[in-house]
Amino acid sequence: MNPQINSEEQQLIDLMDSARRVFVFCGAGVSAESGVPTFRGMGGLWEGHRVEDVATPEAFQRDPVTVWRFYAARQAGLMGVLPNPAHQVLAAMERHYPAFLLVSQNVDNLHERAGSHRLVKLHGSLMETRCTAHGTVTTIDAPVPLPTLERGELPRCPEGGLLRPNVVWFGEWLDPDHLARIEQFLQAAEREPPGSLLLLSIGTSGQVSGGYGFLELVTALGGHTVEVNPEPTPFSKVVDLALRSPAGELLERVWPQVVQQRLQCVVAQKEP
Ligand code: BV8
Repeated sequence: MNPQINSEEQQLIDLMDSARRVFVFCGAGVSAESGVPTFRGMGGLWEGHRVEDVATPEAFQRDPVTVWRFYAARQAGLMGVLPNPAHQVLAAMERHYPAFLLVSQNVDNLHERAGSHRLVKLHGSLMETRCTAHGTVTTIDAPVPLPTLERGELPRCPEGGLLRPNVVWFGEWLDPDHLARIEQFLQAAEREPPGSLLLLSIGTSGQVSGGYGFLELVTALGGHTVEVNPEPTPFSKVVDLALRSPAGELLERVWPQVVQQRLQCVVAQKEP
């Protein structure tokens, strides 16, 4: 056993080695090592506003300039950061497991920039706008300029429709197509050998997503559940394995061991 790997990490490696269907559910903690502040890290605040009070349709209705300043500042913050090893390993895992789905609560674009494609952005994307008049979604490659917002000029579509950030605000429903895709991916485990399904909950406090029920569904389907988070969360008591480590640092160390172990298994099966 690799001296750098402790017994809990070896358990994770064994679970990732034997998994045939991998569901990764992640939150702001995955981007923490890229320097993107987590919501709990910001104390859930922005300029003294509670995030839950700014990231709502009511706030946008009441004061769209302030809400756009909140998002334009985060868009600008995204320009200076890069995917970290957690994003890179998650993108590598997608290429390794035939059945793999990454469901992220993060609105940053670091999963995409690391090469993830089998990806559900459950809460939308910071670098996309949606027209409130026509519903058109547009990807932007630069932040909405703060000076225009300071002048009270709001981003609009060519026909003058007010643009909003293409994110899910508090009080808004999740995209039913996203939920259907997740449900279909997880339910497929029913037709596979027990223990094939593995859920990795990485870098989420569960304070928002606790109600989404993915952990309960995986458990009901006989899947294994693992949490990666330096801090305890409501999930910690119910998962099979909880690793108190930063995601990037841990995944960068364990992933090569998983690939090596799976390769040895394939070679062993082929030996006469
Ligand atoms: C919905 C986009 C129904 C916008 C976001 C229960 C009680 C009261 C109200 C509710 C409730 N359940 C749901 C609600 C309503 C509401 C809600 O959640 N309210 C809050 C105030 C409780 N929820 C909704 O309205 C949601 N809609 O539930 O619809 C439904 C449900 C199921 C099925 C169909 C319909 C929609 C909520 C979406 C809100 N939008 N983002 C924007 O970003 O501006 S949420 C936003 O906050 C983020 O996207 C993120 O999801 C969330 C923060 O959560 P985390 O990602 O977990 O981040 P956090 O900072 O909390 O934790 C980071 C963790 O990382 C920590 O644990 C830390 O220890 C760890 N960490 C730090 N460093 C590392 C690390 N981990 C690993 N490695 C590291 N290096």
